[in-house]
Amino acid sequence: MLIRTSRDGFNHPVASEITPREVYEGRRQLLKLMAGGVLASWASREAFAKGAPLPGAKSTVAGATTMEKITEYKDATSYNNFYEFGTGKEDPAQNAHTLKTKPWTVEVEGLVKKPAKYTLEDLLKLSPQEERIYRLRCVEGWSMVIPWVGYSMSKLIEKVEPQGNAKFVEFVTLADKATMPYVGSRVLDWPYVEGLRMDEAMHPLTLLSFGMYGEVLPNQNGAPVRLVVPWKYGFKSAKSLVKIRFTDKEPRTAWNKAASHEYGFYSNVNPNVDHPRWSQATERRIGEDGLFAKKRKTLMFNGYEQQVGQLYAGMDLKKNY
Ligand SMILES: Nc1nc2c(c(=O)[nH]1)N[C@H]1C(S)=C(S)[C@@H](COP(=O)(O)O)O[C@H]1N2
Ligand SMILES: [Mo]
Repeated sequence: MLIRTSRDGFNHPVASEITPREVYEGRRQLLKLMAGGVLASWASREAFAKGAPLPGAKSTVAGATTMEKITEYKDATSYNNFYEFGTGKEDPAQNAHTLKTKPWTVEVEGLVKKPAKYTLEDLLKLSPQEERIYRLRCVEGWSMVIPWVGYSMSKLIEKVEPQGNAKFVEFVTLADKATMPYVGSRVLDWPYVEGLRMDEAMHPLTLLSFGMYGEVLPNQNGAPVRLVVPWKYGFKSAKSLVKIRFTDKEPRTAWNKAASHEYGFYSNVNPNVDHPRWSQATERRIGEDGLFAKKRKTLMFNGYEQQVGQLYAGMDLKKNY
């Protein structure tokens, strides 16, 4: 009989990879004290980052936590996908300094009773922020473990009161030729658009994120506000949101328009459904590279099956890729 030692299944981390909660929180406490009450985080971050503290961010670890080793800040902020700033993994860190995140507004429109324009400041105050450690698994086969800061998208959705016929939520991101050098290039049909079914958008794991590692989001990670949907491939987690639109039709997403046979609407992480050009069965954890680094087995729904599996009960996940 196969004995499972973790609820996540067979892919549990080995002891040396684990940052025990007490160590992790103890370190946070220490750094918090060092920073004189200002929320601070990783030691590894210090030589690299110059991020501002995130107003309203709490240092509690809430939501879905993981005992896995947190990805180094320098890796999470220097190996990115943000095609508005280039298609190379190092391009966003190099180029995204031109992004202007102040002032910033997010428009909420479509099938809602209370459409509104929110300033970033309004959004930050809408609900208490939590830190959530989520894996992010890119469709290209790499993954990271990141302490995001934000609150459930459901908080905003409840506030604007969707109409009964709203079935989907479309997320539109900034497309500004003046500050984003690749907007206008033909790699994608800009703006970068993503979408979720209403119940997916309402799921408590779906995060509206303003920060990571206790600080405001670096530009290359989608400042000043992005989506994080941990059970779906990374491209669903749209960066630098400017519009949230409620609709009765499944939105056409940027990647679905670019290659519909490769990128479907659902894009749930699924090791059993290959990308047409490569397998999705394993992944490379960023920071574990090197000749002898073992690939990890990718988990169904990126390890969040217990929380989100029932959203897809009865659905053919091969057809609805
Ligand atoms: N606006 C926008 N959002 C985006 C992308 C993009 O190119 N543009 N890339 C996506 C992809 S493919 C991934 S894997 C994640 C990467 O997030 P990270 O760089 O913060 O790890 O952002 C997603 N969000
Ligand atoms: Mo991705």
